[in-house]
Order: sequence, then structure tokens, then C-alpha cells
Amino acid sequence: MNNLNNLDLTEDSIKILLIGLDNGGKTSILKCLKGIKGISAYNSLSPTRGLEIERFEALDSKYAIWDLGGQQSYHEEYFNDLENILKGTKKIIYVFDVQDVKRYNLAIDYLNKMIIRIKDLNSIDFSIFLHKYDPDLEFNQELNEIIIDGLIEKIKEVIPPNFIYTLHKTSIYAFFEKSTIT
Ligand SMILES: Nc1nc2c(ncn2[C@@H]2O[C@H](COP(=O)(O)OP(=O)(O)OP(=O)(O)O)[C@@H](O)[C@H]2O)c(=O)[nH]1
Ligand SMILES: [Mg+2]
Repeated sequence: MNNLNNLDLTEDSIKILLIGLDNGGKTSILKCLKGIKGISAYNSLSPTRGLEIERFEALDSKYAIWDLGGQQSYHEEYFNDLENILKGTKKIIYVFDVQDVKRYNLAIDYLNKMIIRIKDLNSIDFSIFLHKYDPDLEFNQELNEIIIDGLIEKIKEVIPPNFIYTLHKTSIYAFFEKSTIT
């Protein structure tokens, strides 16, 4: 894990934070943003240990993606360092795993805790990804549109009024559909 005291926080690149519970798909999304297409890169991922920063260039812009490993043992550390973590941030992507129905409440709680600690919300673009919404997603008793609509309602309850954010249904498999798998 990066020690924040050793980091150069003056960014000349577009800084994006990826936040959400462990196993939600944040590092996979990061790899998609980087344009990595080999599916094996996604099967062999291990949990991110704390904060990892990935820098790359795409479409003539430089990006610094701050991937906040989601395991609960790191959350307190992030809350304590949030001012530094947020400094210079252009965009936050909060990732929900729609398939992890049992942990919806935990994921909502983490989102809520983040939001109440971010004082200047409106200076940062905020997106919520309803992730693992795969093209061939199998709906069943536990996972269906009504359950996902319930999640969206809970999200709305913790978002302050007048706070602008966007909501996206995402999947790494939709990304693969649009690219050549190598
Ligand atoms: N079905 C499905 N699986 C996905 C998708 N995105 C990621 N995964 C899988 O979910 C698992 C966890 O992905 P990661 O990207 O490591 O999750 P993470 O949020 O970075 O987890 P932490 O590093 O522990 O915070 C991996 O096995 C991925 O292959 C998706 O869109 N659909
Ligand atoms: Mg990760």
C-alpha cells in the first residue's frame, strides 16, 4: 500500500478515485479503462491491498487512477486520510456489485460514510456504477430488476438533495463485447 506521506500529491493528470467494497470489480474496471483486453488478466486478480495508484495515458490525456482496495480493514485508514485522498480529484466512481445482494446494505453504508465525510461534493464528478450487470445476467428469486430497483432507491436515500451524480449499469463483459478479445 502506498504511504500517503511519500506521495507527490500535485497531479498533472486527471485523478479518478475508484471506491467500493472488496470484490466489486474496481480493479477490473481500471483495467478496462486502460484498454486491457486479454480475459486472463481479469480472472487472475487478487484483492487490492489498500490504495494502489495506476498512471497511464489515453486519448492524449494523462490519468491517475486511485484504486482503493475495498476490504473493510482499510476503510478507517481511508476515512482518516480522506483529505489527502480527495486532493485534486476530478471524479469519483463508487462501484456496487449488483450480484452481491447479501451485501447491498454494507455497500450502502460504506457509500453513506464516504459521502458524509466528503465536504465539497459538488466540485467532484460523482458516478455510481451498478457493476457486474452482465449482458447474460441470470435473474432469479434473489437477483431481479425489483431487487436492483430497491438498491437504486436506497442509493437515493443516502445521496443529499441537489447533489448531482450519474448512475450506470456496467459490466466488463459488455466491454469485451465492444472489443476484440485476445
Ligand atoms: N460477472 C462479472 N464479474 C466481474 C465483473 N467485473 C469484475 N468481475 C470479477 O469480480 C472479481 C473481483 O474483481 P476485482 O476487480 O478484483 O474487484 P475489486 O473491487 O478490485 O476488489 P478489491 O481489490 O478487493 O477491492 C474478479 O473475479 C473479477 O473477474 C463483471 O462485470 N461481471
Ligand atoms: Mg482491486
